[in-house]
Amino acid sequence: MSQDNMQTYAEEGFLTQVDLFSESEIGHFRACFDALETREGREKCQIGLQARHLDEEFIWQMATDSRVIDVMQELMGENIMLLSTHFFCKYPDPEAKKFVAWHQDVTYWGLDPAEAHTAWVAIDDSDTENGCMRVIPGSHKNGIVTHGESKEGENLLSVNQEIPDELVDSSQAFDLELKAGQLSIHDGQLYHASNPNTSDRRRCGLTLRYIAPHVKQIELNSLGTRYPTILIRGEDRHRNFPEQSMPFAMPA
Ligand SMILES: O=C(O)CCC(=O)C(=O)O
Repeated sequence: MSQDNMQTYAEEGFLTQVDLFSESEIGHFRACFDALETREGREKCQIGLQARHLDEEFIWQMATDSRVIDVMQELMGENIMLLSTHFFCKYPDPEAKKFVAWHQDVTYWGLDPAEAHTAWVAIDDSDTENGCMRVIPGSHKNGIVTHGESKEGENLLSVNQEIPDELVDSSQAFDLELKAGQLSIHDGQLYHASNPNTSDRRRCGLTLRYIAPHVKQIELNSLGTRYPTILIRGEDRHRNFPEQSMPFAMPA
């Protein structure tokens, strides 16, 4: 990764269109997701597939792919823990109801310090029409803001959280359009959201959540759980989380 990318991440709070998985690699992962979708059903796949890297090897393979971790290392340093994984899958929605409200990830994760980084892997092409992720560049520098509850439609977030409208200048929103296999990366304090999927195509993304070992979980997250955090690169001298063994071997 170039110095420019590191500077962009520090300044803007995100990187986008990072080429990562080849067409055939992402085609394989998409087929694995399609099979999981058939087993679990669409309702659950929207936001109900959390931490499934613990039992689905293809998710583990993406989360621990050395190319992904190399990019994360440039941004976060040499010691990296996998906090969780989570699919956000939006199906064609002619009534344009399901959306993700403006939020900051770390608000409801119970972390101290409130630091985390997400790689969002495009399983399908993700664009404005099918409701790609949107960000407010530089908003990670605002600090954590108090979230309220969304009053509109069907917010897919866990506790219907939303940054109040008056705090978001949506004229500054930038759409993170990605081809399948590319990823974007965002800081856990960046304001981000996504609009409904008004296309006739699915829009599936896999979020890979990473923290550095100095971060603790001091409260339960919004799902009422503790994260099954796993060291995937470097050393953990802090031991803030119970040791968790790897569910599968690291990919070669
Ligand atoms: O995929 C989306 O539309 C939203 C993703 C998101 O909110 C997140 O990565 O925290």
